[in-house]
Amino acid sequence: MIGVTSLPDHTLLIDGSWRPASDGGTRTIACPADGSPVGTVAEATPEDATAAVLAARRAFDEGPWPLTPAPERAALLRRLADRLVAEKETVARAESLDTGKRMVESRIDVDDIEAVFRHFADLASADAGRVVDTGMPDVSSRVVHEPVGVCSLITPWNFPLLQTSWKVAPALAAGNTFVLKPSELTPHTSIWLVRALEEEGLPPGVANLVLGAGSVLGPVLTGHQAVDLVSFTGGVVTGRAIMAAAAPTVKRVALELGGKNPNVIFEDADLPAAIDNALTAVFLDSGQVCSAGTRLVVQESIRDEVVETLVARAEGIRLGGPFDEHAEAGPLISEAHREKVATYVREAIEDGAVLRCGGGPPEDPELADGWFYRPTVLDRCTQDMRCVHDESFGPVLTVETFSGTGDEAEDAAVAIANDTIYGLAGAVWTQNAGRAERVARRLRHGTIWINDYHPYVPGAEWGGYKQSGVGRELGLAGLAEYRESKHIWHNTRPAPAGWFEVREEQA
Ligand code: TXE
Repeated sequence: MIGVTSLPDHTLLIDGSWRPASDGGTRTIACPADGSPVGTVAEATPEDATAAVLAARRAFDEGPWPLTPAPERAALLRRLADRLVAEKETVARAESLDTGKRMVESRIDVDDIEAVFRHFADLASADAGRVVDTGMPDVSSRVVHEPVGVCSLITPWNFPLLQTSWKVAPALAAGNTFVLKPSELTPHTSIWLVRALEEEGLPPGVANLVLGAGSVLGPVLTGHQAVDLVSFTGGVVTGRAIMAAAAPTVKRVALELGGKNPNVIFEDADLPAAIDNALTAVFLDSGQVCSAGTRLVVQESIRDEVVETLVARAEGIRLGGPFDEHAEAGPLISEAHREKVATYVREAIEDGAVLRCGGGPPEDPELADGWFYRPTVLDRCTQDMRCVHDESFGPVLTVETFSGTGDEAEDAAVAIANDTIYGLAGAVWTQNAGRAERVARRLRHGTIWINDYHPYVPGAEWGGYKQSGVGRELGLAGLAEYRESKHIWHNTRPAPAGWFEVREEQA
């Protein structure tokens, strides 16, 4: 059982009060590593979601938060970061129980989350708008930043609190109010977060939490007139539906919708480093990472060496649950997701891909109750196969090759790497610095690593090209997505405009 934190009995937070779902509904959360129950939480209704939206609206229109001085908002975010340090084990454990991921990964996530809150605290207190020179002594002109309003923040299950922090921290830093809906599969760290914010002094109604299915609560959160902004991280199909739902009321929409990320290895790469990173690129968190390097695009001349080594190492990856210190990778999030991954692999083989390793659950009886899937390598893939275009979101690597030398090789690699509807991330491996820069600039993906994979820093951009997203939705670069910019023109000597003639009888 949970042992996570002494959670409130009722786990919806609406207008500053913890309450059950209006119809009394609940959902039991199970750990994906062994199916054991983690906790039971309220399952909100559309009426609960409406109440949460209206509470956030009131808190924005009438409450103190949007007008709270930026240094005070920043101070609250810093206190939250301090709590993450103090309660790191509790939060990491909650995350691991909900997701099944290894504690070591959850602890890293908590460190990242702390950095996100500190980063946005710094941004909140730093930026004060700008003055524009009018060239007129009696007139001043300036641009000020104001919060957008009520934000619906909808997050997925793969990095539950990290992705939530990428939305909550900038939303609060900019002075917005919000309704948070985490994935129905992984609610516990979001409960921890809003409770911690409440205890740190966030005014009632600023942070609201609803838990439950996106298909049920989504229409309210993405369509309600009182919502100004929707920030969503999840699948592209859901993202398209959210964009459509937000259109009639012209909401600001920020979307991060995953990727089909190419990891390009040239024959002049540092191969030991490239191969080792190729494993991490795709098998970290069992491939349930939006920026996972799921497409290996390797030069034909080194294909055998690269693929043989990768397969041998993938076969050796040890699977296990959150508290297994020897485990190197955890389970998939759910039975349905494992079935999706299995179908993807089956179809790839039907389409002509060659299964080199993995392709099913492990045989270890100790793992039989979890949703584990073995690290899988699909060789001989080509651009006409579904597997190189669709996200498996599992531990599955497809291998494609390119040939030629010099510019020809670069053209061929870039053509394959860019042939996707997605554009989130990618990498290029070469010891030729000129080639690295040229290819990095030509790849149509929002983040490119050169001779590396996966690291990011708060302060850098994070967002997708093409159908991977809209906006720098993770807000890592700044607060732009969560603020409106207002131009204020101040004429200190008002005078008639003199545009139209004043006739005698009107004077
Ligand atoms: O995602 P959904 P799912 C991809 C990955 C995965 C696929 C489906 O390929 O296999 O998406 O996963 C909420 N209105 N990614 O079904 O549906 C839902 O409750 C509003 C990539 O889990 O996108 C949850 O909170 N919200 C990804 C969130 O959306 C709705 C991370 C994500 O769920 C909704 C996860 C609706 N109509 C999956 N329907 C990434 N970019 O990192 C669902 N939701």
